[in-house]
Amino acid sequence: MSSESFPPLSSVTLVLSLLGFLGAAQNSAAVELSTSIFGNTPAYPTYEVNYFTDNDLSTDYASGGAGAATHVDFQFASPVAVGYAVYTDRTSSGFYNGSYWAGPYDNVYSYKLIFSNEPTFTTVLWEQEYASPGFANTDPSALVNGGYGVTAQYVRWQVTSTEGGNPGGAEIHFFTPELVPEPTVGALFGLGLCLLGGWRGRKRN
Ligand SMILES: [Ca+2]
Repeated sequence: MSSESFPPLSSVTLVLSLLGFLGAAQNSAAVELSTSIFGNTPAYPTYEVNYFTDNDLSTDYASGGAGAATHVDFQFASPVAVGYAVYTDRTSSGFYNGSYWAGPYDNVYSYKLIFSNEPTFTTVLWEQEYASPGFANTDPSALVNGGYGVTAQYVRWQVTSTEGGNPGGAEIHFFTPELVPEPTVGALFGLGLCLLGGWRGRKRN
């Protein structure tokens, strides 16, 4: 009996494998994650850290002179997959907070996102440095782990280079991944079965 009499096994496993594979590659809708701030470099007066997440692009958090040592620590209610962050540079530097002066002062050139399951950040799960092009603008999305995300409860926003002593930002927000991590184990197993079936079929011929 030739292998042509048994096409369903390899055909079905091939289809299922491809469906699983393609399904895993699909984008899913990202959702903004709720965060709270539990630590930060002391702020310049009237530029307190709550302005970093108040959903108002005209209001800034600004460091009180810490320069590239400036950081803000965020926590989620529990460990969660973080796929990307959206950061907006300070927009009111050089004039009063809320002015949207949009000057280049205290511009952040680069920053890191540091992920941990410890509020002390003693053990780092993932960290990555991002360039912050332009000034007084919203940067392109800062992808975490290439957009596939990292699961953590705490994330530190750490300035690494800046134009001035009082860097900070107008807004920062975190989102779930848009990409599903990997092909499922089932899909890979099915793909393996399919390849094995095809190989055995060819051998019988
Ligand atoms: Ca703001």
